[in-house]
Parts: sequence; structure tokens; C-alpha cells
Amino acid sequence: MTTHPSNQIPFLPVELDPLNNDAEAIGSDFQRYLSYHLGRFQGCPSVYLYNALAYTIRDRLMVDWRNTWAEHLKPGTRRAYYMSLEFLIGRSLSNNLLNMELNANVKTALYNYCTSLEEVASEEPDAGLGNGGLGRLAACFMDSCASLGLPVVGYGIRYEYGMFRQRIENGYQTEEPDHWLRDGNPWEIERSEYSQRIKFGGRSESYRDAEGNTRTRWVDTEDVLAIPFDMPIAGYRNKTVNTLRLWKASATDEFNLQEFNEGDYTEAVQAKNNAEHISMVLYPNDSSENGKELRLRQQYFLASASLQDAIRIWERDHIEHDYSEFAAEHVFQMNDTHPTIAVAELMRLLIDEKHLNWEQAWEITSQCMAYTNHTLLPEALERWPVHLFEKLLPRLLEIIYEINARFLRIVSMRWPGDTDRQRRMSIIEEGAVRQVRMAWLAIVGSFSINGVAALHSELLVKDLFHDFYELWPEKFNNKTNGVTPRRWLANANQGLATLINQTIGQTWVAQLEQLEQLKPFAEPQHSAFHQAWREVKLANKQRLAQLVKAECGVDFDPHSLFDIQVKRIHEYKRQLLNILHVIHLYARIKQGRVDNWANRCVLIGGKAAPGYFMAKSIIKLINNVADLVNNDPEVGQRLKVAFIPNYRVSSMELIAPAADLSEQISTAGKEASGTGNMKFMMNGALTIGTYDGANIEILEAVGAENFFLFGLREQEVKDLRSHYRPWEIVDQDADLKSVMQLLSCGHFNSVEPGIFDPIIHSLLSSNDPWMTLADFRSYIDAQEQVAIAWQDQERWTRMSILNTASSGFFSTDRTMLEYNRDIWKLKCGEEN
Ligand code: T68
Repeated sequence: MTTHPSNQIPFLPVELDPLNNDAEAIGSDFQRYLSYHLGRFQGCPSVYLYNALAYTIRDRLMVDWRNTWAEHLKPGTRRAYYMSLEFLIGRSLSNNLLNMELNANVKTALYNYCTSLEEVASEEPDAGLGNGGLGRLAACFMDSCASLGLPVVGYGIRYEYGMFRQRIENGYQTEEPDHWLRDGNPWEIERSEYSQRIKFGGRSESYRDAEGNTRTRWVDTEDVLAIPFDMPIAGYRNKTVNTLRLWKASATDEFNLQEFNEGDYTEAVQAKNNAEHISMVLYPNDSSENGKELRLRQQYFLASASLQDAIRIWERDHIEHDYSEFAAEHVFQMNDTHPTIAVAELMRLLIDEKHLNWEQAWEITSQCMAYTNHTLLPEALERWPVHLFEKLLPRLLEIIYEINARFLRIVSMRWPGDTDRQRRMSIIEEGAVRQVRMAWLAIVGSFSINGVAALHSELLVKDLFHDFYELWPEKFNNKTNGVTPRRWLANANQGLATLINQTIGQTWVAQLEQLEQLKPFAEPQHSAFHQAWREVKLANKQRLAQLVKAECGVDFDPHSLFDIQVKRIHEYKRQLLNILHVIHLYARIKQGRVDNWANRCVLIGGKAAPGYFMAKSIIKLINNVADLVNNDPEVGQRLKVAFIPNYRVSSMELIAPAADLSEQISTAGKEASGTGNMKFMMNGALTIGTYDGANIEILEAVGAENFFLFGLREQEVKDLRSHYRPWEIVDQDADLKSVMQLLSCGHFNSVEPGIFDPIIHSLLSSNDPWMTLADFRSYIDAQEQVAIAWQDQERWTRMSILNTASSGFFSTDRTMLEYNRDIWKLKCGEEN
């Protein structure tokens, strides 16, 4: 590696010429990449066509990318850094084409190669560097920040293996590794000249510097290199190209050399492997922590590399290194507790390496850190054993102790003698195994703490963070999530986008509130518009039906109601409630009770964490029910059920545009926000949902008459806890009784007896935290209302249009503007 001291790399003084974007120039670059760069000629596998096209397009981002960097790096420009262990990007090609306005020309260019853009684009593997909502949110944020011209850099990890590939065998989930980088990643640019060194292990020691000051240093460490790979994030038609910087772990050279000199070559290679393990694989748990040492290594690796990088960039333009200005120019937004070791790491860098005193360092740190919480589930709250910190990050533990000691002094001054409160608020949890509470560290070190939907943020300050709210009410705020309308409407649903463009123009793509203008068209006199609306939906449903046929072997009739629940499989999301409804419908058919019937195709998809037994059992149950229902001639087209394997970003791009009904049925108080709910709404699906997360805001935006609300509210769930008796509910409800009987008599598992007993037990347990049976009746009734509404297609179309028209609030453009207004305070685009 050539190591330029980075501050000696000048920006090229020359102007780079933008490349020609016409179809001919694109075509000839494409040909050149295919032949001269990739060495592929006639009859090559299509993945190379994709690679050649991606390079051709990436070239066309380069000038704007370079200019955006230069603009954002101007001294005095305040920047935000979005730190996240996950960026669930999905595919980049077609999204970039949309944002760069190159679709038409690329289509023309490819025409000469006898292939279509859709075919080439489908060769791109999903960049599955995330589990679900939290990771996808980060990716939507990146799109919106670029589209708003906000100077925001994303920092993450370049996992060699992303989210596992899910296959279904005999109804059971199996996991396979996702080697998404196998054919190369044409979007990334390696910048090894900006590598950072990350320390692990060792010990901390005091020493006297040349001026006689006592200082601390972290020594005898085993270091790992962090190598940055940059991905361009193109804004929507605004010449902004922001950067997502992903770190890959690599062994340091001297580490190898030393072992090599001792003659143990194999061990040297082993050590190299260990170092590289850090960025090898994404942890596939979306809602619980597994406490693995490697996960803590990943967290520190990301935090340290990113902070050192931000400092390097800043020092380059602040020769005098006057850190009193640092906080004014930086904000680090931490995506959940995963990167919050950054609070202690920034203190370490400022004190040990930049030689600031504690007070100066704390002033800076606590002015530039901000924390977003994504869950109230206790099992997802991160705690790390103190002994792990001692071993892996001894210097960081010392700093955390000092932060805690100073913080507890504040607490005891505010509430003298209240030792119970001190115990509750301490960053260190006492007990058999002492633990570091990462959320507490984040709160103490941040100037802003936000939840991700109104209800969620309220519950945070009422329950989980109440003590801290009493101390610092001004730190807490809400930022309701969103999704990017570019990927989730303009690109995923080109049919609907075209119809909307013809009706109200195209400004909605960058200003989603404009969709309001569709509201008058929901009125019945616009029958041609209604007809066109239905035709678009039908075409999307045909496309999805083909996928379902190919993946699941199940025939979905596009004229049936498409009833869809896709998301991670988790008990709190209650896929079980959905399947109980399916069983209920099946029982009704068998009993000949088909009044108010709407033919339905129920689609469920999502991954279970590999170690989550109940979630895996639920997948098996769905598949077994589907098998029986789909093959029963008495059922016919009335009901079809499919479990779509390997649900991921690119599948949602086909699914959301085809949905009629969106299932958002979590136990109230458990789903922080949800974002799939917004994608469905934007694409004209109606929601059946509980009063939870962002469902509440969706309901308020679209009106109760256009939303199927059911179930207990959060407070009611809490109140029921002490006297929940699900078996009594079963006794009092004949429909539920039939469902439970079918389940317990082994109707769905005659060849594998007993496999669903744990599910049945959990449903009937007074301790069932998700209270599935408590909401059964109200869910079934709401589903009946859905069927009635579906029978009146005019009415349904009107409601569908109103859902899209009311979805403007749920754009991440709005979310980002709120983050910026209240937290980041950056200058947008031209203001810089
Ligand atoms: C989700 N959280 C919330 N977590 O469940 C969802 N967790 O309500 C919300 O809409 C979304 O965040 C965005 O705010 C997650 O997706 C994880 O994926 C996760 C990953 C690792 C550890 C813990």
C-alpha cells in the first residue's frame, strides 16, 4: 500500500469533464467495460452485463461525487455522520438510474444488446447489510440526505457476508451464507490510503509527557486495520453525490511479519484471519442481543474507525487543531445502541491522543453525539459484561467508569439520598455479572435522544428512560420514521408513478406532500382515473403472482384480495395471529359459512433469527397450513396461502406495489414504528393494524374510515397483564375454539406429531407477552370488514387512492428535514 499522508493529497486542480449521457455514449462505454475491462465477449453470463453497466453508470457519478466531497469538506461546513452497524441497501443500479435521470437512455443503449434493463438489473445481488427495519431506515436516510443536499456521511461495516439466504425445506427455514461480493461490487471504491488502526486488548498505563503532564496510553494492543470502501449515494436529480463509507477489517502488516520471523507462518496467517473476521458477517438477530465478543469487536471497530476518520478529515483543514471548534462542525447520529461505544471512544481520542483535559473532551463529546432508540423490548437492550470490556477494551472501560462516576454525582445532587435511583441510572448494572448498559451510556453522552414514532417516543419518556427524562427533559424528542419515495414508489411502482405524473405532474417525487393533490381524484366522478388505478394494481399483482408461482408453486389469482405480511418473523409482530385468521377462514369454508366472502391470497414472508426457535416454528406452521389449504379442492380460489422464501429489499420492491391489504398487527406498544406499513400505504394498500408504532400516524393521516383498526391499545395490554386468561377467551368464542381444535388435533402436522405444541402452549399461557388470543375476535371482525369493503370495488379504489394521497408525511425527506431542524442544524444544498 502506498501511504500518502492524507493531508498531502491535493484535490485535482483540473476540472473533470462530465461524461456524455446520451444513449450512444452509454452504449459504447458499456461495450468497452464488457470487453476491455471485464474481458467478456459474446454469450457471457448476464451478471457481466450488469457489471459493465454498473461501471458505466458509476463513471457518470464521479464528477458530482468529487464536487460534493469538495463542497462538504470546505472548512466551517457542519457535517453529520450517520453511524450504523447496518445499511440495508438492496440493489443500486436502477435506483441510481432513476435519480440520475438515465433510465430512457440506458434502455435505448441496451436495446442494441438484445437485453432489457429489467433483466440486467435483476442480476445485481442485494447488498443485504442489515436485518430489517433499522438497517433499511439507514439506507432510506442516505437517499434523502443526498436528495436534500445535506452534508451527511454514512459510516458502516462492509460485511463480507450479509443477511443469510433463507431457503425453505419441508416447511422449515434453513440458512445459507450470502456471499454478495463474489462477483465484485462495481459501486464501491477502496480507499486504502485512508485506513485507520484499531486497537484491541492490551492494558492502559500512565506516563509523563515531555512537559511533565501525567497522561494515559493504551499499550500492548493487538491492532487491526480498518480499510474504507466508499459507495456513492446519488441525490434525486440534484448533482449531489454523498458517501457511504464502509469499513473492512484487515490484518496489520507488522503483526504478520513478527510471527513470520519466528518461523510460524501458519499462525501468522491464522492471526490475519482473526483480524479479518471482524467484518466477515452480519449478526442476524434483529431484536435480541447475543452478547458475542465478536459483535462487541464489530461495534468498537466501526466507532473507532469512523471517529478517527472524521478527526483526520477535520485536522486536514484546521492546521492549528483548535478543538474548541470541533463540536460546532460535527454531529454523530448513532443508530441504536450498537455504535454507542463511540461516546467513550471520542473521549479517549480527545484525551489520550489529542491531549485535551476531561472537561474539554466531555464538552465536545456531549455536544456532538446524538442517539436514536428503535426498541422498547427489554431483550433487545444492549448490555455488555464488564469482564469482556476489561479484556477487549480496557482503556474504554476506565473512561466509562469515569463518565459514570461524574454522572452519578449529578444524580445524587439532584436527588440526594435516593440510592435506588442511583442504582437504576448507573451506567454499570450491578449483579452477579456486572454489565455496561449501552443505552444509558448513549443517553448520558448525547445532547439528543429520539424515538422513531410518536407513541414510541412517548413510551420512552414515560417508561424506559423516565429517570433520564426527569433529569434532562430537553434532550428527548420524536422523529417519526419514513421511507424514500424514490425507491419505494417512483422506481418500484413505475406504473403508478406514470399515472400519478399524468395526473398531478412529477414534483411529488421530491416533495411527497404533493400527493395530496390526488385527493379530489378519489371521488367517484373520476371513473377513468379509478379504472386506470385498478389496472396498474392488477398488472402489479400479475407480476407478483408470477413470482409466487415460481418461488412457491402456488397459483395466486390476481383478481383476489392480496393480503400481505412481510417482515422479520417475531412473536411480537404476530404472524401467528395472521395464520390463526387463515385457519379460521379455512374452517369457515369447511363449515360452508361463506357469506360475505372475498377470495384471498395470503402472502407471508420474512426471516427468523437462526437461533429463535419459536419464530422458526411459526414459519413451519405457515407452510403446513399453506400446504393443506392450497391442495384442498373444496377451498379452491377462495383462499390461497404462500410463504415467500428469502424475503429481502428487492422482493419488497415487487410485493409492495401489488398489495391490497397490509398486515401491521403487532401487540400494541411493541413495534417502535414499522416502515413496511409506510411502503404499503404509499403504494395504495389499505392497512389492517393495531394502534401501535407509526400505524397510529398512518391512521390519523388517512382517516379511520380508510383504515381497519383493531385490537387492544397499549395501556389495555398493560392492564390485562395481571389477569390474562386466554383459555377463557377460547371457551367464549366458538370460532376461536374451532381454530384451536384444528391446531391441537394435529390437523396441520399429522406426519410430525407434536411439533406445534410449543406454539399452542404459548398462545394459551397466561404469561403470553404478545396476548395474541386477546386480539383474535377483534382481528377477525376487522377482517370481515375488509372482505365487505373489497366487494365494493369502487369504494376500495377510493380508499386505495386516499391512502397513497395521504402518505406524503411518510417520506424520509420529511424525517431528515426534522432531524436537521432539531438536531443536526446543517445547511442544505445551496445554503452551504
Ligand atoms: C426496527 N428495529 C423496529 N432492529 O423494530 C421497527 N435490533 O419498529 C422500526 O420501524 C425500525 O427499527 C426502524 O426504526 C430493528 O430493525 C434491528 O434490526 C436490530 C438489529 C440488531 C440488533 C437489534
